[in-house]
Amino acid sequence: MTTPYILYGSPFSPFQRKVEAVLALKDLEYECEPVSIPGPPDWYRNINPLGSIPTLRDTSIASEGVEGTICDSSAICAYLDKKHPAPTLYPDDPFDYGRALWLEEYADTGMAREGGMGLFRPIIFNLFQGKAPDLDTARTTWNDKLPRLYDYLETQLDGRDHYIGGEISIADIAIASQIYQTDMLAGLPDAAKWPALVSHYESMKAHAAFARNRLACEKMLTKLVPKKFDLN
Ligand SMILES: N[C@@H](CCC(=O)N[C@@H](CS)C(=O)NCC(=O)O)C(=O)O
Repeated sequence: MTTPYILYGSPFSPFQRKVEAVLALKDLEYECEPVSIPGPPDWYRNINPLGSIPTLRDTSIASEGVEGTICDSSAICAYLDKKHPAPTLYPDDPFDYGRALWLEEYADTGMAREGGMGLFRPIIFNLFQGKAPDLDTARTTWNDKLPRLYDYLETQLDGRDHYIGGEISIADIAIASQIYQTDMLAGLPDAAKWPALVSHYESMKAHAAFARNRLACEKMLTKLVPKKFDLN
């Protein structure tokens, strides 16, 4: 029998991590098909003209070509939630719904720009190319850019277990997916400065929904980064 969903991308993508967590929370079977960036192959550009990862294929709609595919993690997660509403990851209350989408966007744009482009890539992309990791750029991001993003999130949690309401939502998933990106290489943010953020992140990281992606990343990192970097 064909797997219902195929996810094109890489476990190292925080956006793929977000989608994998949503698939897991909804208990949906999926296969991962690797696509490298930058410069994905032509067949991938045909299904995702932006060349970004991830893209989801719903094999119940089509098992090849552009048909049956949805690009962009936010579109994919919203699609999966509409198609498989239990458990829903988007709050019912209109204001909470709007806030959840905002925090998802905060993670996908603000946190990804700093943690992904300013820390993960300067280290990992250099290592992939056999070069020394760019620790100067990573240190600037870690010490000067990420703290203000964390300050805002600490106020948003206000000591609660979830960013919105009492249940896990797309906001919790998107934020934890981005913090994992820097945790892989540099460890946790300072719990003395951001206690609620770190406690929320640690419980999300331990959640079964992140297990498959975490194992895949750990496996890929074993040789490349045997020890985390001290960026303080
Ligand atoms: N808004 C997109 C962002 C996806 C994105 O930027 N993915 C990165 C990888 S983590 C990418 O594909 N970048 C393309 C490149 O660097 O060429 C989403 O949520 O899926």
